[in-house]
Amino acid sequence: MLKNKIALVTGASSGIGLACARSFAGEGLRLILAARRIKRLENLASELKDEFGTETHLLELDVRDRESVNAAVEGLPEAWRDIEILVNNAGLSRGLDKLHEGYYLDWDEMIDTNIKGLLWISRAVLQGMVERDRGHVINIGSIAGHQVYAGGNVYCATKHAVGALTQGLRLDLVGTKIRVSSVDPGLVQTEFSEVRFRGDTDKADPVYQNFPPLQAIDIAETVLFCATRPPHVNIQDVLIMPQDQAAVYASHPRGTD
Ligand code: NDP
Ligand code: 8X3
Repeated sequence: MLKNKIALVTGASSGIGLACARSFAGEGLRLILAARRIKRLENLASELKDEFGTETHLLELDVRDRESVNAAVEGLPEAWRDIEILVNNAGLSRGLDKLHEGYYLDWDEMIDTNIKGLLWISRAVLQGMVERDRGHVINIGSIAGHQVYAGGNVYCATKHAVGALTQGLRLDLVGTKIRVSSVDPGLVQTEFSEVRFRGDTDKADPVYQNFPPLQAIDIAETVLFCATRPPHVNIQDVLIMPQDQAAVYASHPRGTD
C-alpha cells in the first residue's frame, strides 16, 4: 500500500526516528530523513540502501530554524515533493530541574524544538498535502503529554502542547483526506536521557535499569500500524507503555536482568 510513497521523518539520526526510518524502508517507502547530524543520516541512508534498496533524500536541518525549514521543504526536488507521511519526531528534554530553579536556555530549546519546530515543519509540509488532498501526519507525543512528573514541568508542557496541536490539526483538516495521529510512548530506551542529562551517563543509564523499557522498534511498529490502516481509518492517539509502567509514577522495579 505504501510502496514507493514518500515519508519525511524528523529526528531520524537516532532512537525512535531512526527506527521509524528502518520500518518504513522495510515497506518500500522512499525516505526524506532530517536531523542536524548529517553524518549519521548518511550512514543510515547507506545501510538502508544496502538492506532494502531504499531511496533517500537527506536534510541537514535544525527544526528550530523556521527559514531553514521552509527553504528545505520548498527546495525539495520535484521527485521528492509529494510527501505522503510526515513523522514529527524530532524532540528533546533538557534537565529535570524544579521550575523555580530552571534554566531559561533549556526551556527555549525544548519549546523551540518540540513545539515550534513541529509547527514549522507541519506548516510547510501540509501545504502540499492539502493541495493533493492526501497525506498522514504522525506526531510523536508522550505519556508526558498526558501526565506530569516532578522536574518535568516544561518538557511535559511541550508534550501537552503537541497533544493539543494534534487535536487542533485534526479539526482543521476535517473534510480533507489527510489523517492526523499521535503516538505517545512511555519510557523508551534511546539517547533521550543522555541528551536530557547532557551526556552524564551516571544519571542517564539508570533510567533504563528499573524495568524493561520500550525499545525504539516498538514505537516504529506502532507508527507503521497507524500508517498502514485503510484510508477510512484514522488512529487518533496511541498511548504505549512498558508493561511494568502503569503511569509515570507507578512502575514496578523489576530490574532488567
Ligand atoms: P533521541 O535523543 O534518541 O533522538 C532525538 C532525535 O531528535 C535525534 O534524531 C535528534 O537529531 C533529533 N533532534 C533533536 N533536536 C533537533 C533539532 N533541533 N532539529 C532537528 N532534529 C532534532 O530521542 P528519542 O528517539 O527518544 O526521541 C524522539 C521523540 O520521542 C522526541 O520527540 C521525544 O520527546 C519523544 N519521546 C521519547 C520518549 C523516550 O522515553 N525516549 C518517550 C516519549 C516520547 P540531531 O541531534 O541529529 O538533530
Ligand atoms: C519521554 C518519556 O517519561 O521521560 O517523553 O517523559 S518521559
